[in-house]
Amino acid sequence: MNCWGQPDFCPEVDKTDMDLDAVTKQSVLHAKPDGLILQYGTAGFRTKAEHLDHVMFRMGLLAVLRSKQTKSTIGVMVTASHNPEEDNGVKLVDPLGEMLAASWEEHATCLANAEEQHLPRVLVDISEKAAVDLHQDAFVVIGRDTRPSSERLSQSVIDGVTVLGGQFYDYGLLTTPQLHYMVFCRNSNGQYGKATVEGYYQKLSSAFVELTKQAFCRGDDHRTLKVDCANGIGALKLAEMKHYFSPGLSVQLFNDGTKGKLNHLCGADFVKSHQKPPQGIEMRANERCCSFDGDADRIVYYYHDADGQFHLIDGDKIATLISSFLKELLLEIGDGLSLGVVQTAYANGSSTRYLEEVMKVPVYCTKTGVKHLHHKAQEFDIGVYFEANGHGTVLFSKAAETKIKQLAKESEDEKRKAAKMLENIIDLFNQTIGDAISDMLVIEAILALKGLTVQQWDALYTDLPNRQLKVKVADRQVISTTDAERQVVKPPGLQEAINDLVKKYRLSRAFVRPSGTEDIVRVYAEADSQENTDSLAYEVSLAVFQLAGGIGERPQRGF
Ligand code: 16G
Ligand code: MG
Repeated sequence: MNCWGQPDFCPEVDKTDMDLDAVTKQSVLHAKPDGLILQYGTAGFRTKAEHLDHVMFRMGLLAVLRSKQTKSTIGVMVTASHNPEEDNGVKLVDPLGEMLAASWEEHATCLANAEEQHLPRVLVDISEKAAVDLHQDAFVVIGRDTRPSSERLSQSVIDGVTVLGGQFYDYGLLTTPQLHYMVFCRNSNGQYGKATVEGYYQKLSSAFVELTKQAFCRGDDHRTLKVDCANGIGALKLAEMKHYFSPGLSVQLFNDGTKGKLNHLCGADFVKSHQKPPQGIEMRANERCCSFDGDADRIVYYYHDADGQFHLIDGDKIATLISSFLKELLLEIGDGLSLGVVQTAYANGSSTRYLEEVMKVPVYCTKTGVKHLHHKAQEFDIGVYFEANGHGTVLFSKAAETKIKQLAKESEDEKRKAAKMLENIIDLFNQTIGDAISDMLVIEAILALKGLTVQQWDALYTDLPNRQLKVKVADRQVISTTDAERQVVKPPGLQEAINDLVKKYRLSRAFVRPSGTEDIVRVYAEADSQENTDSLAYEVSLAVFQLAGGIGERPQRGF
């Protein structure tokens, strides 16, 4: 039975603790379009902005319940990240700044899809199932990106929070990682940092200045970085923050939202998926550039070489740079802290091989989606996680942090120096979620300290040619996978077909998975040459089309 088809009475919960009449009255002003069903997926709810008013109101309600249950501040972020400007979305942020717990994703889906007349019942049902203490106070913090629809939609969240008697603080425009940071600060009594935008700037920039002191004191060069801000929130926040950076680094902002459209022909997602530079940025040969996505939780780097060839430095190479630097520091302090790298099946095979065989770092693969990587990374003293698309950060366990801080105070010189650097790196990484600003500062610090050019960084290893394709099928859920999405379990015969195709090529690999954000199946292939990769990707797409109920046009060779 679905969650809004429960019996009509709920004797356990005293309904007077929630003003359900007021909820019903307010909800009419945020009515759900008939027949619309949405799913709380890896990226929260995401669709056309005009279909989201009721979802926002209801997520305000849900945030109050989650806050009461956890006795903590909960965050609500209004954004659709790299999606087109017309879309929007919403995500809840849990007490430690992490993604909403899986069981509450289900509650979110039930609540968002309940028909008007069932709304009170679903609220009561969730309160019961999750043992919410309705007498508890609730506090919700809200942030939003720069989309034209975001202000109105965050007002609907506020309506939901207030009608259930929750208190709120509206931060207004924030990057997604900044909202995660605020939530964690508030729930750690300020220990993680000050829960203000100013506090965020100060925490990150003082760690950056401290970490890079040595490099910039050498006075070797004044470093400039060009940043494509996807015409999004990253531009506003970087513009406010850049005067905090040490004089050694200047950032030049492009696609700052004054002219272009959000995510249109620019931003990290565009650059990664088209493997070409964004529009609106002036690139000279060998200049270091990077792109944020629309809510600034993703970053990729790139440059043009002297022959005009474009080189993308994606999340895999970012993870490699960072973990090799961390490994050096860990060897220096010699304290046996474990280091692990977490990737997804999309990680380029060359990166995995380099990490395992050259750097001798253990590498793990999880399902796509930040929360899966985050969870795995928590198993190490120091867990580096990055998706190839540029989502990622580094997590330090409490024990590792304590040890490092102690060494920074007590050990002899060389060890102390390394421990102090690690201490700054802990502060510089946003430990709640991947953060383009924080990742950018860590990368810039490492390049400056190691005296590395962008070309030298890129040359760590050579990416295998790779190709991603989409296939339309009648129902993408007919495909189920295992082994971190690298093997198909259903429909029968598909994995065998993929295995046979992969065998035809050298250094080859391919997998398929249903997308969590679009109504399609994604195909990934890599092999020794671009031509072979493209053939393999095409052949696998065809196998999906034939064996998993393809609809519309058959996949074509040559795309
Ligand atoms: C979401 C995920 C991202 C993942 C992407 C995959 C978060 C915050 N975001 O954007 O990590 O790479 O979905 O999309 O978890 P797909 O399922 O359509 O391939
Ligand atoms: Mg994003």
